[in-house]
Amino acid sequence: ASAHWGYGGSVGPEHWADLDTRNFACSAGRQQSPIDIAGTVKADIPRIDISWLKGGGRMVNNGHTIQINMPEGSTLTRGDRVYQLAQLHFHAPSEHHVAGMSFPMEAHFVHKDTKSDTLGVLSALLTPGATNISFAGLAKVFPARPGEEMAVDEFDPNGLLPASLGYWTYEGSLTTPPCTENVEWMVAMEPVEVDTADIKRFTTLYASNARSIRPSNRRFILGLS
Ligand code: B30
Ligand code: ZN
Repeated sequence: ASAHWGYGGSVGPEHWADLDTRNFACSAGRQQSPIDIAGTVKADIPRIDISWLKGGGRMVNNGHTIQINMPEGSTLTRGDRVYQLAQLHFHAPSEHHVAGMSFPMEAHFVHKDTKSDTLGVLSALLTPGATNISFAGLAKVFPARPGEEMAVDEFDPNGLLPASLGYWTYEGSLTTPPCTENVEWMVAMEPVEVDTADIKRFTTLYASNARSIRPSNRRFILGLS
């Protein structure tokens, strides 16, 4: 793991590349994430097909977010690509912006391509509204101290998906060191409502763990609703 990076002060995002030579992409990369999703192009891209199992996760406070490590067996299929769900985690405020606007939180569902080193990260933008049962179940027991973890056997990741799976997609990077440019981003167009009190439970632990937006450098952002 990259040495003690963070979101502020001498280990904040503007210093990530200096902390470890393996983080060079954080400053030199031309396909970095997150970005502002604007100037999108409608395209005939494949639909996302999700098959996620409920239960069997472990929720961990890893010092930069709350992450739920998922058991094997959950997949996301898109065209001829099959990805395995490895973990999901949260950022506040959102990392991606949509037409210049940020959201209070963003969930990242991190998948590994079964045939390459590529990751497929599905992002859900979280917005204040009705209680989301899946999120509330986690928020109630968020591990408060870095290093703390617990089983979350009743957790259903499907509950954190929007009703429709229209999405934008572009080629980007990890939003944390080492900022590797091997991520196929899929950002769900429809935000997911969660209870304000549950957002507060997250921001009490991590008020600001979002990297600021990066230049899109003429990358195409394709969308399918
Ligand atoms: S993200 O979705 O772009 N925010 C990783 C996966 C997805 C994103 C960022 C990073 C990732 O797999 N990082 C390497 C693993 N980490 C360990 C960890 O999961 O928590 C190493 C590390 O940071 O240096 Cu701490
Ligand atoms: Zn993330």
